[in-house]
Amino acid sequence: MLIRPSVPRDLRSSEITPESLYLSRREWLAAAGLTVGAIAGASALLAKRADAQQAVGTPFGLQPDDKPTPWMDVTSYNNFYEFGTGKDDPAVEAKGFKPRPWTVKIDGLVKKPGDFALDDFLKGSKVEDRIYRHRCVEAWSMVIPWRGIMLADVLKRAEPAPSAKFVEFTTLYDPARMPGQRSSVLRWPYTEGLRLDEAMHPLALLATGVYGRDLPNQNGAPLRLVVPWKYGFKGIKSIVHIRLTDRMPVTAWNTSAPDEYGFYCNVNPTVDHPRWSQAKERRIGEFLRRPTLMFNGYADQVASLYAGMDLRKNY
Ligand SMILES: Nc1nc2c(c(=O)[nH]1)N[C@H]1C(S)=C(S)[C@@H](COP(=O)(O)O)O[C@H]1N2
Ligand SMILES: [Mo]
Repeated sequence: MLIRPSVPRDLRSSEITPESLYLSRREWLAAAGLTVGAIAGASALLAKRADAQQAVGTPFGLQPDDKPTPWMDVTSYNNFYEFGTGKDDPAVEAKGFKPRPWTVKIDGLVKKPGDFALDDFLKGSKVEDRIYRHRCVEAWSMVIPWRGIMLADVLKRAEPAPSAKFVEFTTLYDPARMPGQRSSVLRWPYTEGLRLDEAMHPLALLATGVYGRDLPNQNGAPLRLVVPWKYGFKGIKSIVHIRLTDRMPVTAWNTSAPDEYGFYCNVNPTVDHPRWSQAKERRIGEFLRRPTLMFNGYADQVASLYAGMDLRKNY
């Protein structure tokens, strides 16, 4: 069996401080002894330290005790039903997926619709590294260093018509490449939506990477949505189509279980899921559960979007 380091080998040496690569004399000796266990142990240790080094980006909405979730967890504990319903399925089943060439279509109520090759789609937008909290509706959470562009930037370039009120996003539909689409666990293709003012919010990202490198397939390569104040399922992966519309879009999860998943899906510790509480969450890698924060800790930035709305009704 081949033992591979669990983080990319292509770390530039300038990004790694000598201290972060420091191994104890005993660990070096063990590694030099070339025993399989020792090498695995040493590379796991390197992986941990390289993770901490690589989590570059501006922290957004982080609490003092929020630490980036290790690369290993971010890329091996996933929801991506197109590649299986188990948390460890996507990392395995999406391995051979080729996210290039890739075309993104923008149309609907815009002055400048078009089909763009991915590189052209990204051209002209500022690429940023931002560390966000990530809260899944299933009451687990992570802290993820994303790389991406502002969704608002892309929408502005397309010039929404005054009648545009919502944005609909669609994942690639290709059952030959996405084996999960051959079963009917969800309505395919996966779709999601935002109100236009939510989509224009500066926190809403179209992510192209994580931990400073291109998105692994299991995280939604080559382009996925990140809306940090909403439950994770808003973060639709492998997007091929963005459509501006005057009607509230139909979403995959709302279609499959309307009583459980609404259109808004804002993180809200006071509105429980019909089958479980949302008051607390399990941070991946931690033992004790943490209290969940209103709008996932982004209330100061986004609460005004929902002024006057009954969030129990608009769940
Ligand atoms: N196309 C598609 N997008 C998806 C999903 C999915 O099954 N299919 N799962 C969602 C859910 S429930 C979550 S929590 C996040 C998980 O993103 P991550 O695996 O990068 O953490 O992706 C979301 N986007
Ligand atoms: Mo989720």
